[in-house]
Amino acid sequence: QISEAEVALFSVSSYACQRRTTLDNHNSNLTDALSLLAENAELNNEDGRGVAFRRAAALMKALPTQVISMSQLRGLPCLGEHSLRVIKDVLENGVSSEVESTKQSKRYKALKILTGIFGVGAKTADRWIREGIYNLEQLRDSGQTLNRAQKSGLEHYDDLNEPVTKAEADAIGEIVQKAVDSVLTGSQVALTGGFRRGKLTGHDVDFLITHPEEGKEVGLMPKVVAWLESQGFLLYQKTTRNSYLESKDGPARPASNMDRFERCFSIFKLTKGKEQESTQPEEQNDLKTKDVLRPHMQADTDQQLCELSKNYQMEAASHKIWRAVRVDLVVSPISQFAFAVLGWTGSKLFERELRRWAGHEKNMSLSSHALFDNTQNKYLRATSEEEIFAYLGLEYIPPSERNA
Ligand code: TTP
Ligand code: MN
Ligand code: MN
Ligand code: MN
Repeated sequence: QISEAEVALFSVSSYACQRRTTLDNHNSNLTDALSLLAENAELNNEDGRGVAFRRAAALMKALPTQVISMSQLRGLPCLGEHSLRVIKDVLENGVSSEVESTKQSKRYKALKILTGIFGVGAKTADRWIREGIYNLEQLRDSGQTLNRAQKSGLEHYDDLNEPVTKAEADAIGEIVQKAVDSVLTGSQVALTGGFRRGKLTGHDVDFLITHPEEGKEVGLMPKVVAWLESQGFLLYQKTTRNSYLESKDGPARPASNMDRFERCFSIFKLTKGKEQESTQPEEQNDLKTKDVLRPHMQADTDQQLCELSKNYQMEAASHKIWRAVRVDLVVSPISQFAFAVLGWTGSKLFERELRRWAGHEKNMSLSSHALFDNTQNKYLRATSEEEIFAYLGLEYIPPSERNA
């Protein structure tokens, strides 16, 4: 037993952007619980609750050692009554009863399955649940009209719910680099998102594309997408044009957290094994399902034929030589590149906290496009992330320490 006087007390800043949060998490038992409740709140469109749990989870991620007693948490910011109750439950009982009952609930399970479909958000999932749809089979049987994204998402459901590895991200990075080189020499590609923060896996791969000569990047995305499509690399794509210049609410204050860059949500067709070995012959792409049907598979009866067909499908799936991977492409003019890199590196909570810090503590507006100083009434130019942190009066936090 440890006496209260012996337990280490922590001193932690209240904004996540003031803290160094690595992937080395000493309190995953607590952050898993809080993150699940955050996710559940978000899935139920309770954004305020979601943010409160995210902030609490982020604070626990930043602690340098494992928490063993509630008394260690005295004086810490970001921990509301509800979060403290959950933490206490985990510390005393090993699990949180609220987390356990949430995980077991029919609604949470259905929300997870349905929003696991690319193109399906919390609102759509909620509507389907109210119509009695709780899983993919019921969705397929329901005859619901799906949009193009959702059809693609359903088709590639298993692949898209399988974490993307760093090796796969790098393989896709090479393809994207080849694409931009082919359509505009001198273009640059930067890996952003979770992989830039050092994560080993992700739910997608995020790239930011620019050109050192301002203006050269205009119209780049459609050309890149056309090249990728012509080479058979895209299973799905939806390109949104840049709406930054025509926005009325001022560039640093977009209507939502969504930025206005020209961007492309896509699903890549990635040849398996490519990420480790690039010497494989291109013919691999043309491997037909018949090639994986074993010669001993011969059907005499209908039942055997049915079995055979099932085996055939399983064989085909296990021998599939490509997989679907979600990829986000964004094009930024070089003048906004530092802001775009900062905005697209994440984590989402780190970004949210940066903007909150800028507004509340510095009277500035930060977006993925620009930083506006409301006191001086002017934009602050930057060519590096370091400069932006300096304008904000924050110590520079490298990407690997933005895992809040
Ligand atoms: P994500 O790809 O959603 O998240 P991630 O890369 O951190 O994690 P994962 O491994 O699950 O993919 O978003 C990456 C960053 O992009 C995130 O910090 C927020 C930012 N972003 C925008 O700036 N605008 C947008 O419209 C979206 C969707 C994300
Ligand atoms: Mn450590
Ligand atoms: Mn990502
Ligand atoms: Mn993304």
